[in-house]
Amino acid sequence: MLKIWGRTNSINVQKVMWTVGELELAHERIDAGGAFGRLDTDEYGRMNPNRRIPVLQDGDVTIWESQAIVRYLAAVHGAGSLWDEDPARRSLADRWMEWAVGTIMPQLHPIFWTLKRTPEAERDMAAVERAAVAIQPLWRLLDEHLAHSSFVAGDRLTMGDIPLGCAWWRYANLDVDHPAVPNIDLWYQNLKRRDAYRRHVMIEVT
Ligand SMILES: N[C@@H](CCC(=O)N[C@@H](CS)C(=O)NCC(=O)O)C(=O)O
Repeated sequence: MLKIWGRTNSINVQKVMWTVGELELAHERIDAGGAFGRLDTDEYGRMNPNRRIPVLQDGDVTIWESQAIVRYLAAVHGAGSLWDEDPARRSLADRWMEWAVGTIMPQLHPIFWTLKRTPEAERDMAAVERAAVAIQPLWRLLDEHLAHSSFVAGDRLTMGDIPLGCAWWRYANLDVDHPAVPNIDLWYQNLKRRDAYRRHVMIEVT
């Protein structure tokens, strides 16, 4: 059975759990990271020398880095659904996965960490404001893309939606100004209809 290491309220663990849920894979999840600790043990260091969550164990295969895990699970179990066998079409999903971590997350991270995980007296609200302004044109760019398809890589959910769907849930629930993004709103309505998204991503993050 698949083993996933990581606490449920980590965005990177959520990507993996949503994937596992979409593909209806039997699995065991072990709490690790945050208040659960475990990352500094020798056992954990042998699985992930980078000592971060998530980690996936699939028999003899051990994988760290959330997006590598999502791609592995999609490739092994998701042909024709999360995984497109055509390399050119799959590259569309790939680029939005990369865009989520390389372009959206550097802006979302300071907003989320400041408002959710930093004591009020220590918050750098000017940095939050800067990131909240900088992220708006990025979401508009995704919104324009979603004017042409229901999901980021076509008209069905693929792995390309996973990192962005996790990021959007966090962003939508943060107390900052949000841009008008009607196509993202429609996409989000579609995501919210999915059991695995509701179960693994739409959880209150404190
Ligand atoms: N690029 C890595 C980032 C992993 C990462 O930074 N995970 C965070 C949680 S989101 C972590 O392990 N934090 C330490 C902790 O939870 O104790 C990935 O995508 O897996």
